[in-house]
Amino acid sequence: METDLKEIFECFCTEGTFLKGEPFGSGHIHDTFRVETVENDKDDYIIQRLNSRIFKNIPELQENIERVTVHLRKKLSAIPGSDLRRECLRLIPSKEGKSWITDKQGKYWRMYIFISDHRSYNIVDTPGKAYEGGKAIGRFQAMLADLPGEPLHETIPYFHNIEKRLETFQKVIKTDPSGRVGNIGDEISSVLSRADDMKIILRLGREGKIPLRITHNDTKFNNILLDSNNKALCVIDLDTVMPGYIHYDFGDAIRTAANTAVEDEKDLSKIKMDIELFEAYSKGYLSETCNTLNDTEKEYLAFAPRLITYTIATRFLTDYIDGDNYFKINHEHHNLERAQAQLKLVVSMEEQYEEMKKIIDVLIKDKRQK
Ligand code: ADP
Ligand code: GN1
Ligand code: MG
Repeated sequence: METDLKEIFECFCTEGTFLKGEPFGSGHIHDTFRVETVENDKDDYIIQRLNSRIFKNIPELQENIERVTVHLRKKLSAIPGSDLRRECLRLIPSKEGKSWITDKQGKYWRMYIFISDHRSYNIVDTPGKAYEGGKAIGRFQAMLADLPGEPLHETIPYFHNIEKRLETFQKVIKTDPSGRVGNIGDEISSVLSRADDMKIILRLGREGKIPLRITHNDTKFNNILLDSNNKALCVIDLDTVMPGYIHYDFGDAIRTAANTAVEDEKDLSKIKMDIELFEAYSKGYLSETCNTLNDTEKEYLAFAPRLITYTIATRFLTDYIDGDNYFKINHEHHNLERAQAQLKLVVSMEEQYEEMKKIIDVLIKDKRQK
Protein backbone atom coordinates (compact mmCIF):
# COMPACT_ATOMS: atom_id res chain seq x y z
CA MET A 1 0.00 0.00 0.00
CA GLU A 2 1.27 3.42 -0.86
CA THR A 3 0.62 4.82 2.61
CA ASP A 4 2.41 3.70 5.71
CA LEU A 5 -0.47 3.25 8.16
CA LYS A 6 1.96 2.88 11.04
CA GLU A 7 3.27 6.35 10.33
CA ILE A 8 -0.26 7.77 10.33
CA PHE A 9 -1.08 5.83 13.51
CA GLU A 10 1.87 7.39 15.26
CA CYS A 11 0.65 10.91 14.57
CA PHE A 12 -2.24 10.33 16.99
CA CYS A 13 -2.38 10.05 20.78
CA THR A 14 -3.06 6.34 20.84
CA GLU A 15 -2.57 3.74 23.51
CA GLY A 16 -1.06 0.46 22.42
CA THR A 17 1.45 -0.47 19.75
CA PHE A 18 0.70 -0.74 16.03
CA LEU A 19 0.44 -4.38 14.94
CA LYS A 20 -1.25 -4.24 11.52
CA GLY A 21 -3.75 -2.28 9.47
CA GLU A 22 -6.19 -3.56 6.86
CA PRO A 23 -9.00 -2.13 4.71
CA PHE A 24 -12.27 -2.43 6.57
CA GLY A 25 -16.04 -2.18 5.95
CA SER A 26 -18.00 -1.41 2.82
CA GLY A 27 -18.46 2.39 2.89
CA HIS A 28 -18.67 4.16 -0.46
CA ILE A 29 -16.87 7.37 0.45
CA HIS A 30 -13.71 7.23 2.57
CA ASP A 31 -10.78 4.78 2.68
CA THR A 32 -11.29 2.99 5.98
CA PHE A 33 -8.73 0.77 7.77
CA ARG A 34 -8.87 -1.21 10.96
CA VAL A 35 -5.69 -1.06 12.97
CA GLU A 36 -4.99 -3.81 15.48
CA THR A 37 -2.71 -3.16 18.39
CA VAL A 38 -0.24 -5.64 19.83
CA GLU A 39 -1.65 -5.56 23.36
CA ASN A 40 -4.82 -7.54 24.06
CA ASP A 41 -6.03 -5.08 26.66
CA LYS A 42 -5.72 -2.01 24.43
CA ASP A 43 -8.30 -0.74 21.94
CA ASP A 44 -8.04 -1.32 18.22
CA TYR A 45 -8.61 1.68 15.99
CA ILE A 46 -10.32 2.82 12.81
CA ILE A 47 -8.22 5.08 10.62
CA GLN A 48 -9.86 6.91 7.72
CA ARG A 49 -8.35 8.74 4.79
CA LEU A 50 -11.08 11.30 4.22
CA ASN A 51 -12.60 12.06 0.88
CA SER A 52 -11.93 15.76 0.52
CA ARG A 53 -13.30 15.87 -3.02
CA ILE A 54 -16.71 15.20 -1.51
CA PHE A 55 -16.24 16.94 1.83
CA LYS A 56 -14.72 20.25 0.81
CA ASN A 57 -14.08 21.65 4.28
CA ILE A 58 -12.58 18.98 6.52
CA PRO A 59 -11.95 21.25 9.55
CA GLU A 60 -15.68 22.16 9.58
CA LEU A 61 -16.63 18.53 9.10
CA GLN A 62 -14.47 17.52 12.03
CA GLU A 63 -15.78 20.36 14.19
CA ASN A 64 -19.32 19.02 13.65
CA ILE A 65 -18.27 15.52 14.66
CA GLU A 66 -16.41 16.80 17.73
CA ARG A 67 -19.49 18.71 18.89
CA VAL A 68 -21.87 15.87 18.17
CA THR A 69 -19.81 13.17 19.88
CA VAL A 70 -19.10 15.31 22.95
CA HIS A 71 -22.81 16.01 23.29
CA LEU A 72 -23.85 12.40 22.79
CA ARG A 73 -21.29 11.23 25.35
CA LYS A 74 -22.59 13.73 27.87
CA LYS A 75 -26.13 12.43 27.35
CA LEU A 76 -25.00 8.81 27.61
CA SER A 77 -23.01 9.44 30.76
CA ALA A 78 -26.24 10.46 32.49
CA ILE A 79 -27.74 7.04 31.70
CA PRO A 80 -26.62 4.40 34.22
CA GLY A 81 -24.92 1.39 32.64
CA SER A 82 -23.91 3.16 29.42
CA ASP A 83 -20.79 1.87 27.71
CA LEU A 84 -19.18 5.15 26.66
CA ARG A 85 -16.47 3.50 24.57
CA ARG A 86 -18.90 1.55 22.45
CA GLU A 87 -22.14 3.52 22.31
CA CYS A 88 -20.65 6.64 20.78
CA LEU A 89 -17.83 7.28 18.32
CA ARG A 90 -14.68 8.60 20.00
CA LEU A 91 -12.26 10.67 17.96
CA ILE A 92 -8.60 10.30 18.88
CA PRO A 93 -6.72 13.63 19.02
CA SER A 94 -3.57 14.04 16.98
CA LYS A 95 -0.29 14.85 18.72
CA GLU A 96 -0.87 18.44 17.61
CA GLY A 97 -4.18 18.46 19.44
CA LYS A 98 -6.49 18.38 16.42
CA SER A 99 -8.99 15.70 15.47
CA TRP A 100 -7.32 15.12 12.09
CA ILE A 101 -3.93 15.23 10.44
CA THR A 102 -2.71 15.86 6.91
CA ASP A 103 -0.08 13.61 5.36
CA LYS A 104 2.79 14.54 3.04
CA GLN A 105 0.46 14.51 0.03
CA GLY A 106 -1.99 16.80 1.77
CA LYS A 107 -4.53 14.01 2.39
CA TYR A 108 -6.64 14.24 5.54
CA TRP A 109 -6.79 11.42 8.08
CA ARG A 110 -8.75 10.85 11.29
CA MET A 111 -8.90 8.14 13.87
CA TYR A 112 -11.61 6.58 16.07
CA ILE A 113 -11.59 3.87 18.69
CA PHE A 114 -12.69 0.66 16.97
CA ILE A 115 -16.06 -0.30 18.43
CA SER A 116 -15.38 -3.81 19.59
CA ASP A 117 -17.65 -6.80 19.24
CA HIS A 118 -20.23 -5.11 17.02
CA ARG A 119 -22.45 -6.49 14.30
CA SER A 120 -22.92 -4.60 11.03
CA TYR A 121 -25.43 -5.67 8.39
CA ASN A 122 -25.84 -4.85 4.72
CA ILE A 123 -29.08 -6.87 4.72
CA VAL A 124 -31.48 -7.17 7.64
CA ASP A 125 -33.07 -10.57 8.05
CA THR A 126 -35.18 -10.30 11.20
CA PRO A 127 -37.76 -7.81 12.52
CA GLY A 128 -35.80 -7.72 15.79
CA LYS A 129 -32.76 -6.19 14.10
CA ALA A 130 -34.89 -3.72 12.16
CA TYR A 131 -36.64 -2.68 15.40
CA GLU A 132 -33.29 -2.07 17.09
CA GLY A 133 -32.11 0.01 14.13
CA GLY A 134 -35.23 2.15 14.42
CA LYS A 135 -34.63 2.66 18.12
CA ALA A 136 -31.01 3.63 17.50
CA ILE A 137 -31.90 6.34 14.97
CA GLY A 138 -34.85 7.59 17.03
CA ARG A 139 -32.64 7.90 20.10
CA PHE A 140 -29.89 9.54 18.10
CA GLN A 141 -32.26 12.24 16.86
CA ALA A 142 -33.75 12.71 20.32
CA MET A 143 -30.35 13.07 21.99
CA LEU A 144 -29.20 15.70 19.49
CA ALA A 145 -32.37 17.78 19.74
CA ASP A 146 -30.79 20.05 22.35
CA LEU A 147 -27.29 20.36 20.93
CA PRO A 148 -26.14 23.77 22.20
CA GLY A 149 -24.51 26.48 20.11
CA GLU A 150 -24.57 27.51 16.47
CA PRO A 151 -26.26 25.33 13.84
CA LEU A 152 -23.96 22.58 12.57
CA HIS A 153 -22.02 23.26 9.36
CA GLU A 154 -23.69 22.02 6.20
CA THR A 155 -20.93 19.59 5.23
CA ILE A 156 -22.45 18.87 1.81
CA PRO A 157 -24.79 21.65 0.71
CA TYR A 158 -28.22 20.57 -0.59
CA PHE A 159 -27.38 16.97 0.27
CA HIS A 160 -30.92 15.57 0.15
CA ASN A 161 -32.43 18.41 -1.84
CA ILE A 162 -34.19 16.53 -4.62
CA GLU A 163 -34.81 19.68 -6.67
CA LYS A 164 -31.06 20.35 -6.85
CA ARG A 165 -30.30 16.67 -7.43
CA LEU A 166 -32.70 16.65 -10.38
CA GLU A 167 -31.14 19.82 -11.81
CA THR A 168 -27.74 18.14 -11.71
CA PHE A 169 -29.26 15.02 -13.28
CA GLN A 170 -30.73 17.04 -16.17
CA LYS A 171 -27.43 18.86 -16.71
CA VAL A 172 -25.36 15.70 -16.87
CA ILE A 173 -27.85 14.10 -19.28
CA LYS A 174 -27.34 17.08 -21.59
CA THR A 175 -23.55 17.00 -21.52
CA ASP A 176 -23.33 13.17 -21.46
CA PRO A 177 -19.61 13.20 -20.59
CA SER A 178 -19.15 9.41 -20.83
CA GLY A 179 -21.43 8.72 -23.78
CA ARG A 180 -23.65 6.49 -21.65
CA VAL A 181 -26.99 8.28 -21.98
CA GLY A 182 -28.03 6.47 -25.18
CA ASN A 183 -28.22 3.11 -23.41
CA ILE A 184 -30.21 4.03 -20.34
CA GLY A 185 -33.41 5.57 -21.66
CA ASP A 186 -35.66 3.42 -19.45
CA GLU A 187 -33.86 4.37 -16.25
CA ILE A 188 -33.87 8.07 -17.17
CA SER A 189 -37.62 7.97 -17.90
CA SER A 190 -38.22 6.17 -14.66
CA VAL A 191 -36.56 9.03 -12.77
CA LEU A 192 -38.14 11.87 -14.75
CA SER A 193 -41.68 10.52 -14.59
CA ARG A 194 -41.64 10.64 -10.79
CA ALA A 195 -39.88 13.97 -10.37
CA ASP A 196 -42.86 16.17 -9.46
CA ASP A 197 -44.23 13.88 -6.76
CA MET A 198 -40.88 13.86 -5.01
CA LYS A 199 -40.78 17.58 -4.24
CA ILE A 200 -43.43 17.43 -1.52
CA ILE A 201 -41.09 17.26 1.49
CA LEU A 202 -39.21 20.37 0.35
CA ARG A 203 -42.54 22.12 -0.20
CA LEU A 204 -43.76 21.23 3.30
CA GLY A 205 -40.49 22.59 4.68
CA ARG A 206 -40.86 25.87 2.81
CA GLU A 207 -44.44 26.19 4.05
CA GLY A 208 -43.21 25.79 7.62
CA LYS A 209 -45.20 22.59 8.16
CA ILE A 210 -42.18 20.44 9.00
CA PRO A 211 -39.19 21.76 10.97
CA LEU A 212 -35.50 21.36 10.27
CA ARG A 213 -34.02 19.23 13.05
CA ILE A 214 -30.58 17.76 13.54
CA THR A 215 -30.56 14.62 11.45
CA HIS A 216 -27.95 12.04 10.50
CA ASN A 217 -28.65 12.04 6.77
CA ASP A 218 -26.85 8.76 6.00
CA THR A 219 -28.78 6.15 7.97
CA LYS A 220 -28.13 3.16 5.77
CA PHE A 221 -28.22 0.13 7.99
CA ASN A 222 -24.48 -0.55 7.99
CA ASN A 223 -24.05 2.84 9.68
CA ILE A 224 -26.00 1.51 12.67
CA LEU A 225 -23.91 -0.95 14.67
CA LEU A 226 -25.66 -3.58 16.77
CA ASP A 227 -24.06 -5.50 19.65
CA SER A 228 -23.43 -9.24 19.82
CA ASN A 229 -27.04 -9.74 21.00
CA ASN A 230 -28.23 -7.66 18.05
CA LYS A 231 -29.31 -4.80 20.28
CA ALA A 232 -28.77 -1.17 19.20
CA LEU A 233 -25.21 -0.16 20.00
CA CYS A 234 -23.89 2.87 18.12
CA VAL A 235 -24.75 5.12 15.19
CA ILE A 236 -21.61 5.79 13.14
CA ASP A 237 -20.64 7.72 9.98
CA LEU A 238 -21.41 11.17 11.37
CA ASP A 239 -20.08 13.13 8.38
CA THR A 240 -23.47 14.34 7.26
CA VAL A 241 -25.04 15.11 10.65
CA MET A 242 -26.54 18.54 10.02
CA PRO A 243 -29.93 20.22 9.77
CA GLY A 244 -32.45 18.13 7.84
CA TYR A 245 -35.97 16.73 7.83
CA ILE A 246 -36.58 13.57 9.83
CA HIS A 247 -37.94 11.97 6.66
CA TYR A 248 -34.43 11.76 5.29
CA ASP A 249 -33.25 9.52 8.12
CA PHE A 250 -36.40 7.47 8.26
CA GLY A 251 -36.43 6.96 4.50
CA ASP A 252 -32.78 6.03 4.13
CA ALA A 253 -32.98 3.53 6.96
CA ILE A 254 -36.02 1.80 5.45
CA ARG A 255 -34.30 1.79 2.04
CA THR A 256 -31.68 -0.52 3.51
CA ALA A 257 -33.34 -2.14 6.56
CA ALA A 258 -36.41 -3.35 4.71
CA ASN A 259 -34.86 -4.27 1.35
CA THR A 260 -34.90 -8.05 0.86
CA ALA A 261 -31.70 -7.79 -1.23
CA VAL A 262 -28.42 -5.91 -1.20
CA GLU A 263 -28.25 -2.35 -2.47
CA ASP A 264 -26.64 -3.37 -5.78
CA GLU A 265 -28.49 -6.66 -6.40
CA LYS A 266 -28.34 -7.52 -10.10
CA ASP A 267 -31.23 -9.98 -10.04
CA LEU A 268 -34.07 -7.49 -9.80
CA SER A 269 -36.60 -10.22 -8.98
CA LYS A 270 -34.99 -10.54 -5.54
CA ILE A 271 -35.66 -6.91 -4.63
CA LYS A 272 -38.70 -6.02 -2.57
CA MET A 273 -39.57 -3.91 0.40
CA ASP A 274 -40.43 -6.31 3.20
CA ILE A 275 -43.47 -4.92 5.00
CA GLU A 276 -42.72 -6.74 8.26
CA LEU A 277 -39.25 -5.22 8.41
CA PHE A 278 -40.80 -1.85 7.61
CA GLU A 279 -43.22 -2.25 10.49
CA ALA A 280 -40.51 -3.34 12.92
CA TYR A 281 -38.18 -0.45 12.07
CA SER A 282 -41.09 2.02 12.30
CA LYS A 283 -42.09 0.65 15.68
CA GLY A 284 -38.57 1.05 17.04
CA TYR A 285 -38.25 4.54 15.59
CA LEU A 286 -41.62 5.75 16.89
CA SER A 287 -40.95 4.30 20.34
CA GLU A 288 -38.32 7.03 20.70
CA THR A 289 -39.77 9.90 18.69
CA CYS A 290 -43.56 9.68 18.54
CA ASN A 291 -44.07 12.34 21.22
CA THR A 292 -41.84 14.91 19.57
CA LEU A 293 -42.86 14.67 15.90
CA ASN A 294 -45.61 16.95 14.66
CA ASP A 295 -48.67 15.66 12.80
CA THR A 296 -47.35 16.55 9.34
CA GLU A 297 -44.03 14.86 10.03
CA LYS A 298 -45.89 11.71 11.03
CA GLU A 299 -48.27 11.92 8.07
CA TYR A 300 -45.36 11.81 5.60
CA LEU A 301 -43.31 9.07 7.24
CA ALA A 302 -44.71 6.41 4.92
CA PHE A 303 -43.74 8.50 1.91
CA ALA A 304 -40.15 9.08 3.06
CA PRO A 305 -38.68 5.71 1.95
CA ARG A 306 -39.89 6.35 -1.60
CA LEU A 307 -38.32 9.79 -1.63
CA ILE A 308 -34.92 8.72 -0.35
CA THR A 309 -34.71 5.54 -2.39
CA TYR A 310 -35.58 7.62 -5.45
CA THR A 311 -33.03 10.27 -4.47
CA ILE A 312 -30.24 7.71 -4.11
CA ALA A 313 -31.26 6.05 -7.40
CA THR A 314 -31.02 9.45 -9.09
CA ARG A 315 -27.60 10.05 -7.53
CA PHE A 316 -26.27 6.62 -8.65
CA LEU A 317 -27.58 7.22 -12.17
CA THR A 318 -26.14 10.75 -12.25
CA ASP A 319 -22.76 9.38 -11.20
CA TYR A 320 -22.96 6.65 -13.85
CA ILE A 321 -23.67 9.19 -16.59
CA ASP A 322 -20.94 11.44 -15.22
CA GLY A 323 -18.36 8.64 -15.45
CA ASP A 324 -18.24 7.36 -11.83
CA ASN A 325 -16.64 10.27 -10.03
CA TYR A 326 -18.47 10.13 -6.69
CA PHE A 327 -19.28 6.67 -5.34
CA LYS A 328 -16.60 4.01 -5.10
CA ILE A 329 -17.32 1.28 -7.65
CA ASN A 330 -16.18 -2.34 -7.89
CA HIS A 331 -16.80 -2.86 -11.60
CA GLU A 332 -17.69 -1.01 -14.78
CA HIS A 333 -21.49 -0.70 -14.61
CA HIS A 334 -21.76 -0.77 -10.84
CA ASN A 335 -23.50 2.59 -10.49
CA LEU A 336 -26.03 1.66 -13.17
CA GLU A 337 -26.77 -1.63 -11.40
CA ARG A 338 -27.19 0.23 -8.13
CA ALA A 339 -29.59 2.69 -9.77
CA GLN A 340 -31.61 -0.14 -11.37
CA ALA A 341 -31.85 -1.94 -8.03
CA GLN A 342 -32.96 1.19 -6.20
CA LEU A 343 -35.56 2.01 -8.88
CA LYS A 344 -36.97 -1.50 -8.49
CA LEU A 345 -37.20 -0.89 -4.76
CA VAL A 346 -39.08 2.37 -5.37
CA VAL A 347 -41.67 0.45 -7.38
CA SER A 348 -42.08 -2.05 -4.55
CA MET A 349 -42.57 0.80 -2.09
CA GLU A 350 -45.15 2.44 -4.36
CA GLU A 351 -47.08 -0.82 -4.53
CA GLN A 352 -47.18 -1.08 -0.75
CA TYR A 353 -47.70 2.58 0.05
CA GLU A 354 -51.28 2.30 1.37
CA GLU A 355 -50.28 -0.54 3.65
CA MET A 356 -47.27 1.42 4.90
CA LYS A 357 -49.54 4.33 5.77
CA LYS A 358 -51.92 2.08 7.67
CA ILE A 359 -49.06 0.57 9.67
CA ILE A 360 -47.76 3.98 10.70
CA ASP A 361 -51.25 5.14 11.68
CA VAL A 362 -51.80 2.06 13.84
CA LEU A 363 -48.40 2.43 15.53
CA ILE A 364 -49.14 6.06 16.32
CA LYS A 365 -52.59 5.21 17.71
CA ASP A 366 -51.09 2.44 19.86
CA LYS A 367 -48.53 4.87 21.26
CA ARG A 368 -51.25 7.40 22.08
CA GLN A 369 -53.23 4.82 24.04
CA LYS A 370 -50.25 3.91 26.20
P1 ADP B 1 -18.05 5.74 4.65
O1 ADP B 1 -18.52 7.18 4.69
O2 ADP B 1 -17.04 5.48 3.60
O3 ADP B 1 -19.24 4.83 4.61
P2 ADP B 1 -17.84 5.04 7.48
O4 ADP B 1 -17.48 6.11 8.45
O5 ADP B 1 -19.25 4.62 7.44
O6 ADP B 1 -17.30 5.51 6.04
O7 ADP B 1 -16.92 3.78 7.75
C1 ADP B 1 -16.91 2.67 6.89
C2 ADP B 1 -17.14 1.39 7.67
O8 ADP B 1 -16.12 1.24 8.67
C3 ADP B 1 -18.43 1.33 8.45
O9 ADP B 1 -19.51 0.88 7.66
C4 ADP B 1 -18.09 0.37 9.56
O10 ADP B 1 -18.16 -0.97 9.10
C5 ADP B 1 -16.64 0.68 9.85
N1 ADP B 1 -16.44 1.61 10.97
C6 ADP B 1 -16.35 2.96 10.90
N2 ADP B 1 -16.07 3.49 12.12
C7 ADP B 1 -16.00 2.45 12.98
C8 ADP B 1 -15.71 2.33 14.39
N3 ADP B 1 -15.44 3.38 15.15
N4 ADP B 1 -15.68 1.09 14.93
C9 ADP B 1 -15.93 -0.01 14.16
N5 ADP B 1 -16.19 0.04 12.85
C10 ADP B 1 -16.24 1.25 12.25
C1 GN1 C 1 -22.79 6.84 0.80
O1 GN1 C 1 -20.84 6.88 3.27
P1 GN1 C 1 -21.74 5.73 2.98
O2 GN1 C 1 -21.16 4.67 2.13
O3 GN1 C 1 -22.34 5.24 4.29
C2 GN1 C 1 -23.41 8.22 0.65
C3 GN1 C 1 -24.89 8.15 1.01
C4 GN1 C 1 -25.60 7.16 0.13
C5 GN1 C 1 -24.89 5.81 0.24
C6 GN1 C 1 -25.47 4.82 -0.73
C7 GN1 C 1 -21.62 11.24 2.00
O4 GN1 C 1 -22.93 6.42 2.15
O5 GN1 C 1 -25.49 9.42 0.82
O6 GN1 C 1 -26.93 7.00 0.52
O7 GN1 C 1 -23.48 5.93 -0.03
N1 GN1 C 1 -22.72 9.16 1.52
C8 GN1 C 1 -22.36 10.37 1.06
O8 GN1 C 1 -25.04 3.55 -0.37
O9 GN1 C 1 -22.60 10.74 -0.08
MG1 MG D 1 -20.80 4.48 5.98
